[in-house]
Amino acid sequence: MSRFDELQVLIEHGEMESVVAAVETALARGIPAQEILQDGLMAAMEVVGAKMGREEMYIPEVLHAAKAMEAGLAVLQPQLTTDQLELSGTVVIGTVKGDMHDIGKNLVALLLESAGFSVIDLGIDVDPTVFVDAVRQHQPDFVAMSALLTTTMPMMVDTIAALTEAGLRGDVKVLVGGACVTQEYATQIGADGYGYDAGAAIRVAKELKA
Ligand code: B1M
Repeated sequence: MSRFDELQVLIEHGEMESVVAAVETALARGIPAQEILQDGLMAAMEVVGAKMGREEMYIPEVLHAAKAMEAGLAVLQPQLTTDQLELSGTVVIGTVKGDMHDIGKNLVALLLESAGFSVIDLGIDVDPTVFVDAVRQHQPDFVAMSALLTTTMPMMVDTIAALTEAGLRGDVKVLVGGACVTQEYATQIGADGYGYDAGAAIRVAKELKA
């Protein structure tokens, strides 16, 4: 029994307005935003993922749950970000080609911004050539790639290869992450950094920038 049981059920059921109200109530009670995020919103998506895996939830329901989670995240956003910071560097971020999952990527982008990075978000289903063009245009310090599917992880390899072919690989650090990505995989494909979660991604980016 967790104090976020009710919130988790609301997310599972895709009750967007009630999720917003529950997150506002939790904040008003003084529960830290990070705790609501971790033990409420993200824990709920873990349950949704497990149910999806067991075919107890299907795509339309999962989408509703995802939208409810994002509505809760929007309420937390001002508490997760700070506005005082010096610019720590520039990051081009996207979910790799073939992959439509963006909640984790959005969270990483949000926390990077809150840590003082300037973030150029290319969205989902990002072709390697689009990453390359963005690097040419914005000259970022980092290219950050998210993949949630085992079938789309190889797109990280293709994107790194495209950066190398374009002669840009030496100009940027490559950060990777996403539910199926591991440190071992990141090392194997020649990424510079791996984040198990959004917090770790920000720590790694800061270390690599230092
Ligand atoms: Co999808 N899906 N999905 N899905 N989905 C998973 C990933 C899955 C594990 C569910 C399951 O079967 N148990 C499974 C993948 C299995 C696998 O490949 N091993 C899966 C599948 C199979 C699919 C489809 C193929 C289903 C189908 O059509 N039959 C399909 C694929 C569509 C496509 O992309 N081409 C599909 C579709 C969808 C929806 C569209 C319905 C929806 C996405 C909505 C959206 O993103 N706007 C969806 C969802 C919501 C999920 C689950 C349930 C939740 C993902 C999520 O948002 N989690 C997911 C199950 C799960 O992950 N437990 C699942 C919350 C989010 C905060 O966490 O994204 O992991 P996450 O991000 C974390 C870390 O991974 C990390 O930090 C974040 C926060 O700390 N992180 C990074 C992420 N990116 C990072 C980048 C970094 C560093 C860290 O550095 C750059």
